[in-house]
Amino acid sequence: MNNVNDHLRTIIHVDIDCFYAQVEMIKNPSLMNLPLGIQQKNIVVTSNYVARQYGVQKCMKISDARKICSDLVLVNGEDLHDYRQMSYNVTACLRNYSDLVERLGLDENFLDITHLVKEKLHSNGSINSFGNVFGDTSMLCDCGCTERLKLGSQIAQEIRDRLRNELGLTTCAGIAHNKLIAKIACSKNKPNKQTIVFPNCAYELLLSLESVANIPWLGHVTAQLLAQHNITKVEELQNTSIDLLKTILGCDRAKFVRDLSLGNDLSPVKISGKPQSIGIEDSCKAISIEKEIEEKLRQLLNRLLVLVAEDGRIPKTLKITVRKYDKHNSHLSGRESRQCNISTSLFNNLKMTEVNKNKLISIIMILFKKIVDTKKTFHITLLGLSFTKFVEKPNTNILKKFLSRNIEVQSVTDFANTREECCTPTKVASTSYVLDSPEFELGPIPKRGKFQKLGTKRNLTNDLDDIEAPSKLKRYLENYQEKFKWSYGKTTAKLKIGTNN
Ligand code: DCP
Ligand code: MG
Ligand code: MG
Repeated sequence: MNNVNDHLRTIIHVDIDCFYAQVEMIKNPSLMNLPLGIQQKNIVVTSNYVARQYGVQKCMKISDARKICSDLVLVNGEDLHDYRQMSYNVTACLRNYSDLVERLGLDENFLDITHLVKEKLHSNGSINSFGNVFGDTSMLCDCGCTERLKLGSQIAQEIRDRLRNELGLTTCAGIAHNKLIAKIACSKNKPNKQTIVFPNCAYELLLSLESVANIPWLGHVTAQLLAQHNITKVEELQNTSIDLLKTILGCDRAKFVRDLSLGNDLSPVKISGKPQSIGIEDSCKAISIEKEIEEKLRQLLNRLLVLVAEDGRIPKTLKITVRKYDKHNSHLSGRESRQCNISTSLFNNLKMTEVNKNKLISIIMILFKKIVDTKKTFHITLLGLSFTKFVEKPNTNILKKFLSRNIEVQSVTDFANTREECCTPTKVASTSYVLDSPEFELGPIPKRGKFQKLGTKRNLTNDLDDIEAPSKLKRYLENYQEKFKWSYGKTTAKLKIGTNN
């Protein structure tokens, strides 16, 4: 456990206090001092800290919450748009401190600030820690981690002050040498507080958890398997032989779980990219009429298209998920999914026409009928739609900048290097303008020769590779722009949302 090589990093975990409730209180400050619950269906998904004083907890039934707090104010939280937007704003703010920011759900982020700490350490004299310190600190490690983590706690305070001042949010933070300990540390003092855990106290921190089920990433199924062998306390898990754990969980999982129980975690903070799928689903009272299914799916599609437009990429695959209810065989009432590829041409610059929406709905209904035989009686209790496999929308921002200035461009590599002015490097590097439909076919090409290649299914980044002289590139882009009549203003606004992901 106390291998000092594992003490080298400084990680901060940030969790927003009563997230959805805070967003609603920012939107409507008159809610600030009232007990507030955020309602999704018949559940309070979260509550502000005023309501928590009455005992209103996350995931409580509305009826139960009302019993213990008759003054509870409820705000519907089924539209996640504002929460998602605030979540991206938080991540964008954190990226001011490190490139290594990993999102976890909507209200949590890990930051690896090892480099920042290293830079600041030289210019600092004596270092004081900020916030709470967990555990017995009479015997701290002398490898340098103590100073690094103390400095990390100062940076965490600075970050939280900034989130408060710029976005109006209070947060909690955990500061530690790995993600696992930082995450648990973060939950130790709430709300609006931060906690530092030095490596020597990691073991003690794990022991402070109520049960193995509270160990992050251990998982529900693993906790159940362990419970079947009477292993419910962290101490019991720590004392279980690795051989027995392997018998219960299998070899790899046993080692992973053993490490978690001891507070060991070498997993890196991974830079979060855009989500691999964007989906939405709704459980409902049993629907047995095809027309109603179509109506429900149309509602879902409309909501989903808003999310896709916010994301800014164009999807290539559509998936439907259905839960059938079989009253004679309730164990068969599981979920089933079907998916298919869709043409990117349906998304005309992400603005969906009614015609294309109808096309999508007919595709969705075909998929639905692959799961459900609509000629027989059926009862559907859940419907879900999701898009996966995205391509980036043509980045008109970069083209606009190029067209408005005569940037010296030797090749597409130079083009990518103008990123400070234009967009993020990953955006340029990963942009893949797949020309896979008649709408993406190029118009008359001004010159033959190299341009001749550009007529059919091609990738614009490859195409640009072929163009050497700036004047030729400019002419080519003008032609391209004319063909697609891109609307710069609107597209730029949407792309801004995308880059925050
Ligand atoms: N959430 C949800 N369904 C759940 C749990 C949470 O929709 N079963 C939503 C509402 C929360 C948000 O996710 O606001 C973040 O979850 P947290 O567990 O971090 O809870 P809060 O941020 O609300 O409260 P805390 O102050 O305890 O972090
Ligand atoms: Mg939270
Ligand atoms: Mg959280």
